[in-house]
Amino acid sequence: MPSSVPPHGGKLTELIVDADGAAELRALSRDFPSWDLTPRQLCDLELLLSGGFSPLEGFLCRADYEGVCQDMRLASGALWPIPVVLDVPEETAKALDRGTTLALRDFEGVMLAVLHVEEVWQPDRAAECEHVYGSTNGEHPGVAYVTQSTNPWYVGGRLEGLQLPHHYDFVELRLAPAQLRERFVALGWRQVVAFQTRNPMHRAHQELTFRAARELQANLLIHPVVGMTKPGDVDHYTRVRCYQAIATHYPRNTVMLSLLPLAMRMGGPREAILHAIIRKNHGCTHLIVGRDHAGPGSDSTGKPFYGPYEAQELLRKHEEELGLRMVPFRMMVYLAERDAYVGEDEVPDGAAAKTLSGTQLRQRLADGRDIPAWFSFPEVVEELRRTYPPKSRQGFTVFFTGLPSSGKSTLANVLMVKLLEMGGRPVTLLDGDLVRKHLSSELGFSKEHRDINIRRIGFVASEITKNRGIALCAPIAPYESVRKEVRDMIAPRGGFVLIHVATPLAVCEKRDRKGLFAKARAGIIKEFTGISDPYEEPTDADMAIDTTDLAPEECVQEIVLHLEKEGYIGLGSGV
Ligand code: PPS
Repeated sequence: MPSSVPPHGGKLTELIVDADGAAELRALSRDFPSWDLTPRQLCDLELLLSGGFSPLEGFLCRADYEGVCQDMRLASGALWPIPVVLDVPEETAKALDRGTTLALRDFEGVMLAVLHVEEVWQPDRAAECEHVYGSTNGEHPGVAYVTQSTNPWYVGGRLEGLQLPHHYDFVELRLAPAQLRERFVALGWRQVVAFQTRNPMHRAHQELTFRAARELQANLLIHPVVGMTKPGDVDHYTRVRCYQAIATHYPRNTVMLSLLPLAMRMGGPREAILHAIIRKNHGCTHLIVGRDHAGPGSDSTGKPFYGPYEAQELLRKHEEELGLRMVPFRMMVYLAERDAYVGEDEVPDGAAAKTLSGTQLRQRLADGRDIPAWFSFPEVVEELRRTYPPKSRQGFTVFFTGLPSSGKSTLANVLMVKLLEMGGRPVTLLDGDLVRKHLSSELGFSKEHRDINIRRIGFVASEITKNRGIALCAPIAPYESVRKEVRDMIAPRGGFVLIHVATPLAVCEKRDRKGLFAKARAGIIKEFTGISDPYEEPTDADMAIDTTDLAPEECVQEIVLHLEKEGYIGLGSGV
């Protein structure tokens, strides 16, 4: 064994078969039923195949699953804290039996492994949440995943792998357990302390990891999760560039960066145990566990799901058995008077300690404000600024909704000209008529078709917004629920402003720019909004504009002022 640390269970369970075995499975696979793995299952499969989840040799069967849920033990008695299961829908489950060989495929259809099915059962997923996460509250991301995103049947059995899931990014940084173990041996690293993270690292993290390594006379493995983390986290591409930058702030040859394709569950204490097992399998001797390790934070009433040091306490109970040492750390805060970081419990009475939360950092980035040097390193801040430009350089969508002839298109056109005059970002107009011609020519005006039309507009606008452009949408969009869907699609990717063009029906009908009201009244056009079809007034509009007595320029000036107030346009956004 190329490292002094034995894997969990004694041996690294690498499940990739040799070339002959793989060729044989491929030849037989024509007759195997197939399952296309979900992103979470793909992450789990990778750690199963690489031995990161040793001693597991497949997706859990029922006795293992129940033992893990209830007592954190596999049927063999080995410690295992969180179920690793393959969930499938009923129609797939019904086609499987003990003895079936199921081909597991990635999203392109490539067969990565086969599962020799041993058991298929319907779990009690609420009980699983209660046991594993100590909660059934859907605000817990782990609970939300199990209750809303897993399929109702689980399939257990032994795996044979053909190949690991393929990655095209940061290839040289993705070291499997055996590869990391070999590196440690080659470098003579006998003591390795692992640092688990799903966030960018700043000075506090550099200080605590450096301290931990120095005190233990160990080397440091920065081992960030790049599989699935908490929704809303900084994307892993940005984070990895930040880790690469921070790695230069340690003494030479004392630190290594490797990426872990884990799907986190945000399971707090139990997840800390899983992290320890995984690091042991990767040849590490120690794991740093900080405040609220792998915690999901608080629920909507402000109550934390776990105590701040609950993860440390649970791991403490099991570290002897695991043979991996925990390095507990308090939260680090900055003491200006000493120009140093200290544990939150070491702050002298009366001294002012400083810290910035992730939310505060995001806010500063969005406002284009300074990030203090005590908080982070310039190269890290630079990377974050590239990904999170200030609001005035992010993309946004202005979504006009209103009755036919209410003035949506006119306002959108004038606004487009004003924004083009300012310059700085590309502007795309998705006018109702234009979309119906180019994107939705086959659609009619039933509720179903209108909703499809609006979803398409929302999708295009969200892509434009994500890529830092400005999208101006001007459909009727008569239904509230699909407008909300569109807002939810776009808002996380930049800005979203809903404008209700609230010109009264009588005025719209009098204008009747296209003569369609007259046709609707005469029954020539059916399902006409405002006449024979509903228009649900928005309850969540950011602005309402009645164009009856206002010139388009006046209306658009109001909108521009609103966009300025919200920070979407302003200094730095134009020429
Ligand atoms: S929706 O409901 O948002 O999908 O409608 P939208 O795509 O914006 O409609 C674009 C234009 O189609 C004309 N039109 C109708 N509108 C409403 N109901 C019916 N039945 C209908 N038939 C044709 C109408 O002129 C819309 O343009 P605007 O600019 O709103 O007048």
